[in-house]
Amino acid sequence: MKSLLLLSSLVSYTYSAVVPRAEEQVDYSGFKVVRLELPEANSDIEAQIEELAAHVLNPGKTSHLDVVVAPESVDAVTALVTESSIINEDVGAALAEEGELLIQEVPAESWFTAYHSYADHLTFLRDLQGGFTSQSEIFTTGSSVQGRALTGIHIWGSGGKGSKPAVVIHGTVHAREWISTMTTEYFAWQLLTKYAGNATVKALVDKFDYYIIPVVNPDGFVYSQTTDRLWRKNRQTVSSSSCVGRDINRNWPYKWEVPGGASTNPCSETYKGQTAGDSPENLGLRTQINQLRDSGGVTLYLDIHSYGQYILWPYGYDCNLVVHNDAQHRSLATRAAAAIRAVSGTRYTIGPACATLYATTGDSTDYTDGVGNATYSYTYELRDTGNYGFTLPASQIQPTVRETWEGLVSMVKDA
Ligand code: 0X9
Ligand code: ZN
Repeated sequence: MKSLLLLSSLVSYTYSAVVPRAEEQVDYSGFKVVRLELPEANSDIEAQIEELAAHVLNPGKTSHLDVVVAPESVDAVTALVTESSIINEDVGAALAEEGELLIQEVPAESWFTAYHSYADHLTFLRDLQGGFTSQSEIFTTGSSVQGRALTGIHIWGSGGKGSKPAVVIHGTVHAREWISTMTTEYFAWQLLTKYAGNATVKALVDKFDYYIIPVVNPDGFVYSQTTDRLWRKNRQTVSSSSCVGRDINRNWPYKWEVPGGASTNPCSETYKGQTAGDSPENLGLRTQINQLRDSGGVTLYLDIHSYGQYILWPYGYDCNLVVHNDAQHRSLATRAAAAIRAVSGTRYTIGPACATLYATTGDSTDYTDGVGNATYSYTYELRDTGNYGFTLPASQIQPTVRETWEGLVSMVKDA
């Protein structure tokens, strides 16, 4: 009973002494930590100390008490004992040195050892951003058929937000290409978590503003996790058919009408849509590209897919056309492929998309080149070459993201 009373008096006193105004933090500027040596029979003195102190740091200790005391109460407290010493002159200053509270923990590298749900991917992005609030921001650009916001992270360095040309990275346009989600997240994670301690990464982040959307087809991605692991398209319907889904990578409004590189059949995996750009996901993505083109410009665009181990650049829509800066595209791709291979031997094939792989109309990189005025536009096809295909084992996530990161580093250095 006695201890309960003591506790309640302590709590009420402490509360009245340090209660912050609504939504404000207690200000400990000038408060001191004082060590008070206690005499043998001390319960009475202890009670008086507790009355005067803001907090007792080691309640229950019999030899001495360490207490946080307001500057005006220091004399009164020390007068209660024969021996005392000041341990900390300014608790407020000590708290400031401790740094800002991390509301959310920065995700650990172990994130990249497993695949994750869409909800957890959003949490990953928010947690990552929460650890680096002064140089990153969550952004959205439009939403999916089912109303999910296309959500990305904007990362910047020394010049401040939006001061540099853009590097834009899109992941998981094809729902089943899960390794692409992990890889684009690894890029963001590396850029932010290594910025302070790694001169190479710092230089990359200080050179460009990064806009990374790990999942640009959230409805399809969720569907690939809940219903059909091998789903590719979005989840948009057409009145003329019971089949679902447009291929967002055949829906971009640039050379969309050219025949041969996409399907007009709603049941096809490469259904291009009824009209150019008629998917809400494409609207969000092209709005982002157009805005960046009209502000600082886009230097590098990457669309991350799997599988096949390719680095491809425009054009997709015509196998005989050569992009005006083909040699520069080839040069960056050659060096990136070498950087990837140097990590653990993974071999990439590089070349113009149509001539190297197959024809595509309405694909992202033709648009970022032809309309977005991006200096460089690449499609990456990550591991593997067909053994596992889209269902790359979790044990290959880390090797894949690490080697692909070196490809990004190489390209950004050269761009
Ligand atoms: O078909 C696609 O959209 C991409 N391949 S995937 O297997 N991930 O679907 C390739 C796009 C690259 N462009 C061209 N090959 N033209
Ligand atoms: Zn793909």
